[in-house]
This record gives sequence, structure tokens and C-alpha cells, in this order.
Amino acid sequence: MHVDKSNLRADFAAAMSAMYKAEVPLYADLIDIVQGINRSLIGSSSIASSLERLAAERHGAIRLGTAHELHTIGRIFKLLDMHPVGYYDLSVAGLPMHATAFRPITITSLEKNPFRVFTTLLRPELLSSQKARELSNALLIRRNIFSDALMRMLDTADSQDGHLTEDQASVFITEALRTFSWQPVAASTDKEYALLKEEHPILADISCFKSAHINHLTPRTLDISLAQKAMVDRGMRAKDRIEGPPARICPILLRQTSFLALEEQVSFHTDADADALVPSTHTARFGEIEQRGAALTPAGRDLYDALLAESGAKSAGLDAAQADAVAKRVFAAFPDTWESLQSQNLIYCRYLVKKKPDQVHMQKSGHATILQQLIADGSVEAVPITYEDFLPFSAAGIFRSNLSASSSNGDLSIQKPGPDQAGLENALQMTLLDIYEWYGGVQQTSLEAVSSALKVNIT
Ligand code: OOG
Ligand code: NI
Repeated sequence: MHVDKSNLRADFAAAMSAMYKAEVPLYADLIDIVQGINRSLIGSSSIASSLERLAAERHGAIRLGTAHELHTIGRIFKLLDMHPVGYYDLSVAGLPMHATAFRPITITSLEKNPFRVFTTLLRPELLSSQKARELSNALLIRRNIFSDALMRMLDTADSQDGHLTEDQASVFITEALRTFSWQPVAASTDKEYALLKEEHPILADISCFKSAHINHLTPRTLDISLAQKAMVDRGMRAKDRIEGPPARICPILLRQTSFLALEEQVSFHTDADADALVPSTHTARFGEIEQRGAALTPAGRDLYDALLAESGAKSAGLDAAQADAVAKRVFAAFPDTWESLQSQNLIYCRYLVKKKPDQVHMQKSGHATILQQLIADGSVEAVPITYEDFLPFSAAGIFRSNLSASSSNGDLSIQKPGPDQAGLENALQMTLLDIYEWYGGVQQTSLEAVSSALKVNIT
């Protein structure tokens, strides 16, 4: 008997969550806070989601160093029915990296378990320092973050049409988790670590360890402002601004905030004595929470990006509270009722038939399209589609907030910033799904169902 991939993903995500709770106890506190808030808000939230889905909902993040690592991670996630969606160019924020997110891509699979992993790949060609580039490359080609047993399971799955039996699945989960676990002995010497960290802390985090440690797991909250307050009340050191759009009546895209990375014990090899280890610390892993809203169409996203840029420009030099006030004022230009967001084509929706329409009424189409009439007379309901992806500037803000806790001086000089989606796809040996095609497809399928149920053409 083969294991269902969504069940495998749910088991994998639960095992990862248990591992991370043991590794980073702060994460267990985050889960507590978020679940308390979600239980109290579930009835009143305007974004449709079941409490079961919310309780299980997480995303994680890993940072990889080589094409081989990314390709193999792609094979692991494929067994979990997680596919690469979207391209994120982090060089726009001065980071020598690009990313994609692995996640389920059918509504049924997402409903069963929406686990996703933001996966970053180093772009060594963007590093200005040749010395750092060579050292990081030497460390990366030497390491192997996948166990032999894991590689055997991936081959077994390939020979079984991409499936595993129950016994194989449990070996697979145990072995795959090692790749994401924290390894207390570094792969590099203390000097190599110091050199790379001086160049950029992220470079040291990617290159000096024996695993691709998961660097955070993020629960989804229905109200991030409430959750952030609860966390500060419990004494956690939160980032001073929430990334993404300001608080609104109708949530859109993604709002995220994080908690500073912890200092963790790690030992390094030394040049002096091959057998000796020196104890030290590394800061990389942190807590993060997020609130998800409606997915934006390209028109909605253009408006969002323009307003984000405007509020960024207007808040230069201001403190966090002042910058939040500026963003709130600037974002007043973004419509904030579900009706206006839908009718102005700013969000994606799933359309559902609610009752049989009044035919006579439908013939008299004034300005409104047939779809808008059907919505207006209550025959069709427009349900906003939740944004299942990430935001490059928000991701960069999360990266940065965790760098500031480190001793290094912050900005890295990178060469020729600019996207290289083909480079990421070549490394992965898979094509990335375009986010707009995905949301557009979900919306279109629902329109086709309405059309055939009501015998009208609204596609
Ligand atoms: C990834 C940061 C991005 C998000 O939620 O946008 C991210 C990282 O720090 O490796 O997780
Ligand atoms: Ni994250």
C-alpha cells in the first residue's frame, strides 16, 4: 500500500514541528499564543479557513549552497506533493541569493495540509569578495547534507512511480529530517567561519554547517497585531515593524513579523589541532508569525508595489511608529471593501453558485457585467483566494531583522544585482510555476463551474 502524499506531508510537517519545538523552545511559545488567538477569532475572520487547517499551518525556510542541494531538496519535496512556485529575487534587497517556495498546488492538497518551505539558493557570482566566494565554494562542495539512506529512499520512490510504502515513508521522514536538523558541530574551522561571517553572516550560515538547518517555522495567525502584542507582553524581542501592508479591514497578501535569532551553542574545528573542537555560538534561527490575506491580481500587485515604494520613500529617517503612520495614510488609496476589491479586479476570487438567478433581471445588463449582476443579486458569491506565497521585500526584511542581532556590520556589497530565474530553474532542474498563472487558474476553474451550472457565459 502506498502512502497518500498529503498524509506524508502532514506527518513530515508534524515531525518537523516537534523537532523544532525541541530545538527552539521559543517556537513552542509562539504556537501557544497564535493558537489561542486563532481559536478566539475563527468565527469573525473574513478569510475563510478551517481551524484544523489553521492549527496545522506552518511555513519554514532553508538556505542552500549548491545546485545539487537544491535539486535533491526538490526531489524530497516532490514526494510530499510540494512544488516550486514563484521566483524571488533577493538581490533587490542586497542579498546574494534567490529563492522559490515549495508548496501544494491543488486546493484539495492545500486544504489537507498547506505546509510550505521558502527555499533560498546562494548566488556566489554576486559576491564581490573572491576570497569569500572561493572559501564558501570549497566548504560547500565538501559537505553532504543528505544521508545515504535518504538517497536510497528517493531512488526507491522513483522506481515506484513517485510513491512510498508505509515502512519506507517512516524511514524517509526520519532521514529527511536530518537534513533540516541543527548540527552542533560545524563543518568549518572557527577561522573560516569568522572570515565568511565578516563578509556576510548569511554566507557563514549557509556554508559552515553540516545540514541545511531549518531556520524558522512560522505559524499563521488570524490577527498579527494581536499576536505581536501578546508576544511583547510575554517578553519576546519582536522586530519593531510588521512587514507587508498596514493593518486593514480586508487583509491582503501577507503580513509578517519575526523575533530575533537566538544565540546557539556550536563547536568548530580548529587549524591547530585536527581533533580538537572549540565551543562557540551562532545566531541564525528565529521565530516568525504571519497573517495571510487575499491574493492580488497583477493590477492589485502593481498598486501594492507602488504604495509600498511611496510609503518607503516618505518614511526615510522616521522611527517605526511614524513609518507605520505614513504607511497607513499612503495605503488609504488601496480599496478596503471586498466588493470594491473584487469589482476593480484587484484580488483573485473563487466564485460559487448560491441560488438560481432571476433570468429577467439578467437580460437587462446595464454597465455591470453578467458576473457582477449575479453577485449583486446574491446568485453568486465571490470568495477571496488566500495568498499562499511570499513577498520578496518582506522576506528581505525578515532576513535583515535577524542579521542586525549579529556582530557583523550589516550591508554586503554585491555585484550586478538582478534576477536570474533561469539560473534557479537550471539548478533545480524544474520549471517554477508562475504565481499569477496559479491564482488565475483557480479563479478560472470556479468561473467555468458557475458558467456550466447557470448556463451563462461568464468566462
Ligand atoms: C527566509 C526569510 C524569508 C519569509 O517568510 O518571507 C521568509 C530566510 O531567512 O531564510 O521566511
Ligand atoms: Ni518566513
